[in-house]
Amino acid sequence: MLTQCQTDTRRSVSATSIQAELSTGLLAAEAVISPKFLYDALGSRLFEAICELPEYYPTRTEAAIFARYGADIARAIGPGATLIDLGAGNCAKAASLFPLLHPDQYVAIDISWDFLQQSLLSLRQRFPHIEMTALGQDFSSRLDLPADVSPARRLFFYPGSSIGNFTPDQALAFLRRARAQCDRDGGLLIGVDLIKDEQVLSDAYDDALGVTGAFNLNVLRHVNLLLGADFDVRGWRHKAFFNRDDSRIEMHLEAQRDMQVSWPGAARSFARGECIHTENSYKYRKSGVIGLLEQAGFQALHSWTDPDEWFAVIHARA
Ligand code: AVI
Repeated sequence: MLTQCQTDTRRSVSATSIQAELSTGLLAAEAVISPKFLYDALGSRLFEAICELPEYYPTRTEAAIFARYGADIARAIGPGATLIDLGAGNCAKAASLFPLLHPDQYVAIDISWDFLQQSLLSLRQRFPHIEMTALGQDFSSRLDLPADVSPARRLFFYPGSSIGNFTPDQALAFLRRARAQCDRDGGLLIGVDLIKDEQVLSDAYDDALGVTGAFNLNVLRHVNLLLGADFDVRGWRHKAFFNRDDSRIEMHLEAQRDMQVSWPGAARSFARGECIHTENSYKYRKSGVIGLLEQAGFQALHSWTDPDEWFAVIHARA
């Protein structure tokens, strides 16, 4: 049993399953690297920098919704929840809600383990009365909560439109898994990016400073480390565009010359211009997300948006 203020440190991502997943993706006809590998310690820091960019509107638009409607949102949820932060990163978004939501327990889950550890260290000092648990988990395929995470009043917190990094089918499966982990008194607080002007969308993923490019290219360094591959980062270029048919931003890395990449047990040639698909970021209509949440078994939905309707925050009961 965890004592008050104690931080538990559990990680459950196995190296061999990660290597198998990466190798399969790189050998596919259209090479793919899952976006979860964008987040090593440097990738998480680059993502923090992205959130500061003028072009990247989602973070500040969501923050403005919380600033304007925080009291309403807190009223809809009520105090004393177990706040389960999915993809917690630097834990800043959840921490900014502590004074509003007054959670009893905080469970931070992230695949980027070292970064999460660092983030929780300072948070424990700032909020010593909140019981905190850190889990290094890839929750994209399964969601395992330890027995000592209270089953009562679980509030899953999934901000920043990270749901957009799943395909709609994966998103539905993920939401169903979260719903299955809630008792009747539980729920979900989610942030979702909405469809808008295409130039606004593509600029947000191809900024003038090239920070998003560095974030995308950094995945190759991470893959070199995880898989023992020999990607030459300088041989690749960041590419991002809005795919209107699928309502998603796509990020790719494009080979700048013919090259061969090797890793233990396999190798692949890339022709100049060939791409590795590294991320999708789906943009929804509000009605589409609400339909998805209802299909997953959530109900009594409340939503809040900014005046331009660029972003939505939704609370759903289990
Ligand atoms: C974490 N996720 C919601 C971000 C997004 O907007 O899809 C990741 C990102 N990729 C490039 N910029 C930001």
